[in-house]
Amino acid sequence: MMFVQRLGAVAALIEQRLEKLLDECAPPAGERLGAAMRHAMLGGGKRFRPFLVIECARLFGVEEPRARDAAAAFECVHCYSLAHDDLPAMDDDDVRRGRPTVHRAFDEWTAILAGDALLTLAFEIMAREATHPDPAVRVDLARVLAHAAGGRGMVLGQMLDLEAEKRGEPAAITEAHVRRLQGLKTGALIAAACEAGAVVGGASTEDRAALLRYGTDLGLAFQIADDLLDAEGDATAVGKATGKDHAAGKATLVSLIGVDAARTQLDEVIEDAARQLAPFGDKAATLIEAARFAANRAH
Ligand code: GRG
Repeated sequence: MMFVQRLGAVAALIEQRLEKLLDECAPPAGERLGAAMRHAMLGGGKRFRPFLVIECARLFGVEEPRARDAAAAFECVHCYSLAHDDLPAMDDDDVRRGRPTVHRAFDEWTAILAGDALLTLAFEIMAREATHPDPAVRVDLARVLAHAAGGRGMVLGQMLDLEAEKRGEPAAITEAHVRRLQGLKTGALIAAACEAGAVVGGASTEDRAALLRYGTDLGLAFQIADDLLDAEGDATAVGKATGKDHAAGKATLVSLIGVDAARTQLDEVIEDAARQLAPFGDKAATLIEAARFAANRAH
């Protein structure tokens, strides 16, 4: 199956599974919190991080049902981060996935609490026996996710981003600073999704490290592509406002080195990502395509 079909198939599977998990673990849709959690999670999104968990686990012969809950937990963290990032105190966005953001559809305090509940739901899912029969694997998965999402991962990346934008710190932003910030804000969760696939698959230390390196390259490619979309994309196709980074004078790789150099870096990163997958041979063809997709995506 080609990559785009695989991504679509995984997205449909994850949508169904998220509905089930929300029904089992979240407040009912008739309650305001339950409705806001479902608004944040359901009916949109590429489900790229769950796809990575499932595809990386498949390298080790793991079928989808064994990887789908760990994959869903990653999507919970991703959706919480989007709901909070969209808040007026952070990036202040009205549209996400072509629909009103959670605080626009509800209100700010509901969006904060829905995000909190989705973050905690992720770890409830990781702890459930249905996620993996081996408790040591469940603990490993929870640690990988927590580390990537927390104060040495995505939250730190978001902090550095907002410090730069809202406090003007550091005064002179270098390419190295932008790379670190973006690696944490966007890259950490993407890389951890690949690592989690290796954990579910019972990978060797070497294979796990190779997938983490692949995920790190992929995260970087994803963020450079996002910067290019912001600089050049059409808001309707992207599903959110574009040109925001530029209008805010935000330092991105594109603003620091220009569109052409960013495209060249993107090509190099994709080649590097593909190199990390060499040990897996033909089995990794879909993941190589995934890296090309992340680089060339239109939304
Ligand atoms: C609030 C702690 C906290 C962190 C927020 C993820 C994030 C950190 C901010 C989002 C800002 C942003 C647009 C980053 C660029 C890359 C990115 C994560 C894009 C959105 O992810 P996609 O393209 O979205 O996978 P879908 O809608 O397909 O799930």
